[in-house]
Amino acid sequence: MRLILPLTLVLIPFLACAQKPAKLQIIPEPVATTVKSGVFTLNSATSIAYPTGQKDVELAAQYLAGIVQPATGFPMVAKGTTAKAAAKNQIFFELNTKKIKQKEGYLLEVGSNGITVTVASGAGAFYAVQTIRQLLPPEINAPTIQQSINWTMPNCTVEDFPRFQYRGLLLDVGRHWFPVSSIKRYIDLLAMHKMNRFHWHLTDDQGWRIEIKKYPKLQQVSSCRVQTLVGHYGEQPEQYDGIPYCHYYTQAEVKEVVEYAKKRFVTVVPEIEMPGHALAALAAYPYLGCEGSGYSTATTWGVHEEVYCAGKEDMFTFINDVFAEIVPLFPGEYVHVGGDECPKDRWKECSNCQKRIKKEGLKDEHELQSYVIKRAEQMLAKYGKKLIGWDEILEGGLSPNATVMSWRGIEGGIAAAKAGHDAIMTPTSHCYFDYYQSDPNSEPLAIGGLLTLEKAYEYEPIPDVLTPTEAKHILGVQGNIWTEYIKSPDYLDYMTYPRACALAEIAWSPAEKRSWDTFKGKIPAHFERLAAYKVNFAKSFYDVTPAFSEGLVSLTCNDPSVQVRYTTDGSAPTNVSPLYTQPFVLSKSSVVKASTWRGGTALGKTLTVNYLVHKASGKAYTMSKAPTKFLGGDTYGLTNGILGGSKTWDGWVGLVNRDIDPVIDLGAVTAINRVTTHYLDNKQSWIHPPRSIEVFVSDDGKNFRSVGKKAIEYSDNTAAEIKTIVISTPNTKTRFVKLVATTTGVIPEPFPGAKEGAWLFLDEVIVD
Ligand code: TNX
Repeated sequence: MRLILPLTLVLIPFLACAQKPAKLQIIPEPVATTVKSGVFTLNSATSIAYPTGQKDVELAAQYLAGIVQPATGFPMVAKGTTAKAAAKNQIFFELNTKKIKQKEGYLLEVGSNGITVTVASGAGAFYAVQTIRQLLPPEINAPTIQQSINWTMPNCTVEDFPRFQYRGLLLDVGRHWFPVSSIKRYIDLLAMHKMNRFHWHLTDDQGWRIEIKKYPKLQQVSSCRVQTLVGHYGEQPEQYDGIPYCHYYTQAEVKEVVEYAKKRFVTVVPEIEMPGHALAALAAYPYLGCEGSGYSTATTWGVHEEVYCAGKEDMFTFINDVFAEIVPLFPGEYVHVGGDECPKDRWKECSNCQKRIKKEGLKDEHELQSYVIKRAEQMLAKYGKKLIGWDEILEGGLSPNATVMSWRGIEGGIAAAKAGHDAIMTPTSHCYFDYYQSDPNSEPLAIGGLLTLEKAYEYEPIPDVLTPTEAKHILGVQGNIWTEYIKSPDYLDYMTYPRACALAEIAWSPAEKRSWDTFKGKIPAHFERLAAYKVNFAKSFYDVTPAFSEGLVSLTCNDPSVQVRYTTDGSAPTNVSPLYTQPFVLSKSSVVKASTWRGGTALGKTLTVNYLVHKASGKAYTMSKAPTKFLGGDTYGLTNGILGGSKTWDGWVGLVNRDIDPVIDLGAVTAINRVTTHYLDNKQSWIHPPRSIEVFVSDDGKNFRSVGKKAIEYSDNTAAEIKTIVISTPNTKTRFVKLVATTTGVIPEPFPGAKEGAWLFLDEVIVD
């Protein structure tokens, strides 16, 4: 007999579950949450009330009315009240600085009769609103009316406040400009994730993008470049699009953006780059450079040697004038002055600069750079502003009150905090969202590197070498979107989200509440919210991550509820391809393809890995110095069957100024005929060839004898190249194979980075 249940009976158990989810799925994770039974339902009669006269709380209350209106169609307006408690079916904001100690904190109490939000400031109210938004069905983010949705949220209590006061995202509009509408959306989205700083990188070599009335040529000349590089920087031959690119924001537009941000409790931190990254300004006002002529706005990326002339007084007059116009536009406490990547070549040759060095008793050009930053700080202090700069401002002595943005790693932040200065952490390794986020072979063009969502999430901003007192100087974290390769608002979304969600949780949530597993679990729900908001977020979360160890290939996905299907014959996986259940052995070199599936539908992109199987594949090895994890420093980087590519550092094992000298244990005496490896020659990126490669063998792992050596010819070539080295070892029987690639040591002149340690990159030690 077939039993047909009425639909309601089938649905009730599900609804009951929906009414009391095990956990709230909020990003960033709040300090404390309790879920109760029952729901609050938002309907056309729900009212919103704030304490009369409290402007900032009113702002947040009106913001709530504004965000629920489009999707629900409910005609909501927040009203002032002198009442002490929520009326029925009301969202009631209460200001209570005794109860809420943290300025940006809130207590949210959702009950079936109404919602009470207790706060100490408008910012707290605004963050409570963002939590309410996430408690509602994801469709609340839709721009148009959504029919037949029950606008319910679980009864619950959320107690919350941020871990860090500075929670930022940078957008570079120098390389590519974005319309005001995109800037507002960028701010909306970061505020939605409880971030509160928008770092607006307004000037660079490739364009000056803010109107300065006293210097009209900044608008006419510096905001323009004649064309833009096509493809990746470093690719030969270089190609340009031939299309002039001219954009800037008027001061009226800047005011509009700042005002817009303020209503979302976001402070805009403007950045005016100096003394480097100044080519666009020099193109308009060549007297600001040491040579005084011959400049044009950059059309390609990288670091340019043309910088402001620190020997001339003109530079200081110019920046003071610029400050005079920008300070009134940006009410926040900080002005960012860049300070990064300023080559000293021109200053070394410039008599004015050398004169200044002498006159001021400076040691060298690094101290001249500090001199510039110190004067900038004094100027800003007169305008009542504090200075922030990139970590290079530490070189040659830190300006007395400067705040440091640590980007080349965490060392700048550590040094600043130890010296009693404030710092904001934004290391390339975890905070550069212009890097690839998944296998570069299946991603749109990006600058390089690899920064997955998981890696972004792993970041802990307080370095463990700091004492608790020093750690207080770490004000927070920032994610950076550099836009060399980001030209469209859609791609901007793609690169920013969901990695900015990970950053938001790092910035906001208590350290002990952070867990990748929990965060992972919240991602599907959060994707629904972003999708309703029409964010073109990356779905790399659903891509397959490959690993190869001990000769076994494993294929995992962040979301364990999806199916991974794969092939090993190079064909595209379909919904009937073998289902991955456990690590498998590859007996010969193969192309492994894998993708994720749910209910017969493919979710992420197809992963393709060319695995090279040889006598050392999957074998562990030791090295006299292990590289960092980022540079292949796991147990198998040189034997994982994966060759290095030119797009990211993935696949490569790298060391600075050290030999790469793995000793591989083949496990048993084995006949070998040949050892092959590849090195990367990319002198632009400080990666130099080894001087020689030698292979040794041994039966006991102690006594080695050489079986072949090749010296490597050193060329002046600076285009990136991957080179193959084969060392024949005919009729050799051995258990241990040792390869020694000797480093170039220090980078010779005239290559970029001369006198610094050279990187050495190998990908695999292929034993046949
Ligand atoms: C370094 S971060 C830069 C930027 C580039 C970025 C690309 C910093 C202070 N300087 O000029 O856009 O790398 O990832």
